[in-house]
Amino acid sequence: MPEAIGVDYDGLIPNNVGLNADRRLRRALESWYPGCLDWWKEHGPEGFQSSLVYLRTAMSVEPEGWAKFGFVRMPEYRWGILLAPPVRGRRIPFGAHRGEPAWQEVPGEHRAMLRRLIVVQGDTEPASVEQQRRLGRTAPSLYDLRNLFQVNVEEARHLWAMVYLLQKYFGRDGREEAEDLLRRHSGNEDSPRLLGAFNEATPDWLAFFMFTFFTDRDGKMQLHALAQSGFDPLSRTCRFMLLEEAHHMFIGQSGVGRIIERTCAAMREAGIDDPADIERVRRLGVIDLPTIQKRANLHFSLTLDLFGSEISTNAANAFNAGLKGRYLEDQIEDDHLLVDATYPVLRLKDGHIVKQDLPALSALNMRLRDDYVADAASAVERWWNRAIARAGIGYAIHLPHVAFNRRIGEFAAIHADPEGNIMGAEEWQRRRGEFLPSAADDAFVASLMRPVTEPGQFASWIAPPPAGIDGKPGDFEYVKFSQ
Ligand code: BYC
Repeated sequence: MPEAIGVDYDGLIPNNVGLNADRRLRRALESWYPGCLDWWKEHGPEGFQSSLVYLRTAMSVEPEGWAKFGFVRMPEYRWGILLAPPVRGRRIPFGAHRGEPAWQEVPGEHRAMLRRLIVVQGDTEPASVEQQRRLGRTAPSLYDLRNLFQVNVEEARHLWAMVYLLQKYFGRDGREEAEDLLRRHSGNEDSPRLLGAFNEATPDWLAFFMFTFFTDRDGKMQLHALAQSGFDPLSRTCRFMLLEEAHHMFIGQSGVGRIIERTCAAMREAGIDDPADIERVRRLGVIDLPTIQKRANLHFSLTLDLFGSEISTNAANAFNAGLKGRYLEDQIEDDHLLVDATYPVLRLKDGHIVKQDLPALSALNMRLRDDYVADAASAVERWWNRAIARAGIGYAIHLPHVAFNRRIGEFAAIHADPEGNIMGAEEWQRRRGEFLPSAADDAFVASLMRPVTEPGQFASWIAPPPAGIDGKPGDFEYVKFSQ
């Protein structure tokens, strides 16, 4: 059935999916809503529930002017259900059903697989809010505090988006899955989030910016792959989510970029040329570049695990079924079936890392990961290394080898340094602190985390942004505490 396009803002749940005409679904969502609000208050941003925050809210699904800015108390944020406009006559773009009309209902034979993909995607969204819940107390500025909250409310909207799909299309087990999304918690021993990186701590603002740079970029790749889905409601949902995701990555790339800019400026002012002179750099109240490199090593490697194993029958099945495609599938020129195609995969053979041509269908996780690595590497150059070069400092941030520090897939069983040289467990233990943040590195970063709440002021370790949000001036009060 074609769905309504206009956004209805009158009801409890703003939507463009014709909720008013679907009483069963509206009741299901309205009965899930109080639990979600409880979850937000208990597991969302700690200590700022009654503050007024200058947030953007999605108001329309047109690419131009889709959001509106204004002061909002976070629990009153309008978490809407918004799908990108339908593409008339859309057909399944890949897999065994290629060329058939895109599904408007769940294809019965692929129901379990589709539900699993939606649940995994849905699980990551509240997980990230939980991971970031304590950061508000140490924000380096009101501008950054507002950006954190913007990311948090939008991740919660993405949770809504997946819950809508579960409740509308999966009946009773969809409703149970929706409840479980509020029951699992990041880092919880008994009931953890589904994927590894979403159970890691986000202890400080450098971790937050690294997470939004690296892990939200996995979100971008996975959402692109799901946006190709033959299940049209999933495709349309993900297409709209990608609009919001882009801003999250901007916060990450510019956040780390501003830290780098401040570090380089402080080094120049103090006449320090050697980035490895860590103690002197740290005494300036800024984060040394080698520590930033180690944090990048950590977040990059944790995020690579989110792509699953290089060789995966799950990924092959999801592609064959027409449920999850490749990055920019509709722009690739091949048969979109991959029956006889091969793809080069990095593998471990007799203690060496080698490239092997393997069936492309089973190598889809590897391919998406390759696309991710290329995307991340170019962003590192553009946003971080240019800033270092502009300051005239002889240093560059590099992404480590994909075999470095892995828990999932081909390289989980070995240890490798950031260049991909394989080493024994003993050497790894001895040299780990060269590659990954040590307790002392983390303690130093933690020592800098003191809140700055004066409008227009910034912590010593981060440069102000070149422009405000929504064209606001530098001293704009993005968060008002005393309301
Ligand atoms: N941790 O065939 P395999 C985002 C499991 S981020 C724990 O190797 P598959 C966001 C796997 O579930 C994007 N378990 O891999 C970012 C499977 O278990 P079952 C989130 C893992 O299935 C920032 C078994 O190992 N979206 O949006 O092809 C803030 C064998 O799996 C892990 C998605 O991920 C792991 N890291 O691929 C907020 C898209 N990796 O089923 C939000 C939907 C694998 O045998 N998800 N396993 O019990 C998927 O497409 C796939 O589930 C995965 C795994 C890519 C995650």
